[in-house]
Amino acid sequence: TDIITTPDPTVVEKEGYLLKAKIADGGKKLRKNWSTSWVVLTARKMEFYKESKQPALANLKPGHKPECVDLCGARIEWTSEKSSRKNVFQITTVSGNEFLLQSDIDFLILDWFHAIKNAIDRLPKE
Ligand code: I3P
Repeated sequence: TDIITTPDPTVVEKEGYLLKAKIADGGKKLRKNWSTSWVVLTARKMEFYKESKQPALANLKPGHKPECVDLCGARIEWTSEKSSRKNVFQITTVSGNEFLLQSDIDFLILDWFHAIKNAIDRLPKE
C-alpha cells in the first residue's frame, strides 16, 4: 500500500546491533576499525551508540554522546569492494562522512538496508 505520512522525527523506526566502521570523516579517509554499535534509526538521522542496549543511559554519561548521521541527501549502496566481509553496505552523508555497516545475518542486514533507504527516499535531498 502507498500510504503517505509525515514521519515523526522523534519516533524510533528501528534499532539494534550492527557492525560499523567509519571510513571517512568530512571526505578525509580514516583507518578502518570495525566495532559493534547500537544503531538507532529515526526519520532524519541515525545514531551510533557504543554497545549499549540503553541509549538513554549511555547518553547521560559525559563524553559518551552517540555519533549522529544526518540522512538528508545521504546515499546508501551495497559494496563488495570496501571489505572482505559479506553483507556490507555504505552510507555516505552530504558532509562527506562514510560508514560501512555489516551483519552476517542476511535478513537482518536486508531489513536495515531497506529501512535506511526508505528513510532517505522520504527526505528532501538537502
Ligand atoms: C584492517 C582490518 C579490517 C580489514 C582491513 C584491514 O587492518 O583487518 O578488519 O577490513 O582490510 O586493513 P588493521 O586493523 O591493521 O587496520 P575488513 O574486515 O572489512 O576486510 P582492508 O585494508 O582490505 O580494508
